[in-house]
Amino acid sequence: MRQTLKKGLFITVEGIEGAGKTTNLNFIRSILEEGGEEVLMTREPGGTPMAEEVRELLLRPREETVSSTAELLLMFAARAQHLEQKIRPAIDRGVHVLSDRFTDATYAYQGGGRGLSWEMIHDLEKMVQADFKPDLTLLLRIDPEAGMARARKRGALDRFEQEKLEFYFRVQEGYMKRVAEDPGRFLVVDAQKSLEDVQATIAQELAAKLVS
Ligand code: T5A
Repeated sequence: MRQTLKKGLFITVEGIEGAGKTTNLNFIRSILEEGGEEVLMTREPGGTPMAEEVRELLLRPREETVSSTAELLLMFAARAQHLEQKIRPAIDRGVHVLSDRFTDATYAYQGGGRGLSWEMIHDLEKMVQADFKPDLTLLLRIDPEAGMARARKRGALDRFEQEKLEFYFRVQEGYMKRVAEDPGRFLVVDAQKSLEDVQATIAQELAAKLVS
């Protein structure tokens, strides 16, 4: 891949809980690094010390009902910090950035899951990112029941993971709406298959998508 890859690509991985984002992000990193590419791994919400504090605020289970609008604004507040302090500087240096979630998650969770308007999210996206968006987004699709079963095996559930199954069906629909809006950017992979199958597909499709 070395000679033909554009420098400073922004690649994101999305999907509901337990889809295998972290596992496959590490896999993509190893493919790129074996090709001699420099890679920075990060995640959302989070990615910088301040944005990680916002993540903790967002994910901690609490008795107080959390306003969906407050949740949305905190996601974008963390993203503004992450973009300015970490993502853009790395891309400007020619480093590839791999992020565990980005703005598609806001459309899926706060738009699809919570029912906030797509237009409101779009306005915030414009304010925080202008036209900046990922070069490629890997969407791992898994049935919500299977995803939650994997997530539960990991132990204590965060505030989002305590939602009912219907919430995850709406999130999944939100993700598919994003794919329909910008199909060329997405690589959609069936994450219910064995890890071996999932990674074989990613390896094959990634090369096809990224190498000119
Ligand atoms: N959020 C985030 C919003 O609401 N709005 C936003 O704008 C943003 C950015 C963040 C939460 O914040 C919300 C969404 C989330 O609820 P998180 O930690 O980033 O939380 O996301 P989680 O989905 O909670 O992360 P998980 O760790 O649960 O899921 P992953 O990363 O998808 O899964 P992974 O790789 O850890 O794998 C889970 C288990 O499954 C196994 C793995 O080995 C692991 O044990 N596995 C497989 N097993 C069988 N077959 C396969 N193909 C497998 N792939 C993985």
